[in-house]
Amino acid sequence: RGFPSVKQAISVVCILHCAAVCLQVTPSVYTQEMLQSTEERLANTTEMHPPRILELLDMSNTTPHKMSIVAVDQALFQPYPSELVFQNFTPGQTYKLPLLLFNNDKVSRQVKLKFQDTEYFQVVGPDEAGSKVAPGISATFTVFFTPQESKDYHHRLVCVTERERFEVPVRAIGPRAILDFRDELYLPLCAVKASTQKTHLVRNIGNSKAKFKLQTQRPFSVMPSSGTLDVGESMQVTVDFHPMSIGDHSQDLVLHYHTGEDVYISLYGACEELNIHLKPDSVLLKKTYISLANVHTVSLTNRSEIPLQFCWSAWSSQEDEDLNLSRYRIGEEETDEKQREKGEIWPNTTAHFNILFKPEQAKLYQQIIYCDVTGRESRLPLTVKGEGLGPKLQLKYNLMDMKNVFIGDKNCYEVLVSNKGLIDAPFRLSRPDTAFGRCFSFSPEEGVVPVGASQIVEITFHSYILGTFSEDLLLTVTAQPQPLTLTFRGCVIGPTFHFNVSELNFGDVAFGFPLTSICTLFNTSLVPVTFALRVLGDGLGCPSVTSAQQVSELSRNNWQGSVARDLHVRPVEFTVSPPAGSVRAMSDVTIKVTLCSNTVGRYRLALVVDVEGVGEEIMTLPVIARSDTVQM
Ligand SMILES: *[C@@H]1O[C@H](CO)[C@@H](O)[C@H](O)[C@H]1NC(C)=O
Ligand SMILES: *[C@@H]1O[C@H](CO)[C@@H](O)[C@H](O)[C@H]1NC(C)=O
Ligand SMILES: *[C@@H]1O[C@H](CO)[C@@H](O)[C@H](O)[C@H]1NC(C)=O
Ligand SMILES: *[C@@H]1O[C@H](CO)[C@@H](O)[C@H](O)[C@H]1NC(C)=O
Ligand SMILES: *[C@@H]1O[C@H](CO)[C@@H](O)[C@H](O)[C@H]1NC(C)=O
Ligand SMILES: CC(=O)N[C@H]1CO[C@H](CO)[C@@H](O)[C@@H]1O
Repeated sequence: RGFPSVKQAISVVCILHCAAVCLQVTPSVYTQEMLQSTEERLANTTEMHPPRILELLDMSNTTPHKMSIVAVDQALFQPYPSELVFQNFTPGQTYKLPLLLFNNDKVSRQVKLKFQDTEYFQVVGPDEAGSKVAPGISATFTVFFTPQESKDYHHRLVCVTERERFEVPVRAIGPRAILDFRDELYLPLCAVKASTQKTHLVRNIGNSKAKFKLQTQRPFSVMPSSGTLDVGESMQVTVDFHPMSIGDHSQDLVLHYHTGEDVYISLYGACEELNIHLKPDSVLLKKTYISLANVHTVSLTNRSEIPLQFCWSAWSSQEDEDLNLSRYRIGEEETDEKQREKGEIWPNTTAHFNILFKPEQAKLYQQIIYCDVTGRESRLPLTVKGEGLGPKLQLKYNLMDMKNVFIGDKNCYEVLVSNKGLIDAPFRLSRPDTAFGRCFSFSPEEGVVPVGASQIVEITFHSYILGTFSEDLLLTVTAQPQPLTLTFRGCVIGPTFHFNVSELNFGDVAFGFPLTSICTLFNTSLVPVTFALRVLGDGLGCPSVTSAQQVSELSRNNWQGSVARDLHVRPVEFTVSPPAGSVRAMSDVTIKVTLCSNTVGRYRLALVVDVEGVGEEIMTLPVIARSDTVQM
């Protein structure tokens, strides 16, 4: 047998070492290995690994050649084989394996085997024990194995060089189960989101009962995931392929024996999309009155031979759906959209879906819903459009110009509301919450106008504030997003009135002799007027005195006081009767103004009118008089 030369061996060690670690054992490799005899296995062994160093030794005690070309983390000798494996043995018989230790150095080195013979293992060394081994040459040992039972044995040989101690493992592999899996399993072509299976009859061709586990990853799964199988027995193992994306898929199926060995089976599967479409993929529904319904049909077509599973969703992808639903779960309760019912379409049948449109509002609806169906990776979008029609009310007019209205007056207007639609129209009137808006009231405030009917609504305006206004009254119709607008505009004015004279002319008045002038205040408005009258520019002191009063005061010797009083403040010389009052709508009042003059000179004053709720000095009437005679 030609063992590889040391130099060849060293050069491949590193590569093979890595390959051995990374290499996954396939069923065929495992079977082949397990069925080999000890000699066949040795013959098949081409790999060498550097031995595990147990201890470094002080070279000054062992050799004068302390320098070496071999790196310190490598042993001076390379064992071949790296591990001694006995297998397929019969108890009671003796087997042997050679162990070669190659000197890797440039100088001769010594190597010894520290080994205590056991009941099962014995080692026989080279004849020239303890002598040096020349560079590139090996020391050859023979390991004998005499098993007592059919079971696993473990042992190790310790080699001592001039620089280190390293170990060589010895292993005896007892009976093993071997499941005759294929190295590669190809699953039938699969439609996306569907599944295909492949079933294998697996037999235990080993010499031990199999206890095993089977493991793989999505999109593959395997049944059973574990089992036991007696020698020579068979069982079915089914691999399932359930891809969610198109393209080629592959995974390992790991067969794990209870004896510790892992065997890797490659799974392959290809996934395709099916020719499935929604027909149509966009639906324009008929205009539909709220509370009524319309239906449109959509169908799902395919070219497949497999049953198709489908479900409708409001989301375009599973990720969106999961995120949205988790968010909903935190907040709101269940919504209809969450209900996911998976339906099934049998091969060669067409599924029809009814899109039911039941609008709740008079508006344009547009939505995309998605059909998640076997055979299509992405969800199929269906655009649905529809218009909800609400009740239709019409106002006889939309603008009322009230022009001038009197303050405090109640003004009533009627507006005819007609139902021009095909469903009853519940309505409600509302006014803006503004100063003038609050002056409006409605009768009735709400109601229902039946189909084809009309209703009169009375609108009352009653204001105690003056000014112009334009207010939008709103007629809200149930289910109509936009209310109808009825604009009222106008101007609230104060009451209108006038005197029947253009001035009050007393002419010449005599000192202390009261003179009365009469006029009429006409109310020309439709509301009553509450007024107050006063003479602007009249004195603010005591009332003026008549000559008759003066004479009586004089006679009572009180003249002095009277004169003293008048010197300081001008007396009140005018008396208005009535000084205040109320004139009903469309009526008049007679006003008497009396002047009792205590002053010499010309009077150019004014009678002014204050109106409650409107203002002061709304109107002025000139008052003229002349007093130049002191009549004593
Ligand atoms: C390894 O062993 C198998 C059978 O046990 C044999 O067919 C094959 O030739 C061997 N390979 C080498 C390189 O000896
Ligand atoms: C929720 O769904 C909508 C589509 O319906 C999507 O645009 C949005 O991104 C989703 N939100 C989250 C948090 O996933
Ligand atoms: C579906 O129809 C096609 C064509 O008519 C036919 O070849 C196929 O066998 C049918 N498949 C099934 C499952 O009925
Ligand atoms: C104004 O009214 C008064 C009282 O009614 C009346 O006496 C007077 O004659 C009237 N004057 C005119 C100019 O009509
Ligand atoms: C105000 O009242 C008087 C008396 O009733 C009436 O004659 C007059 O016509 C009224 N004013 C108007 C503008 O009608
Ligand atoms: C639901 C559906 O459209 N099924 C179809 C599946 O494919 C077969 C074969 O093409 C059609 O006949 C079915 O109508």
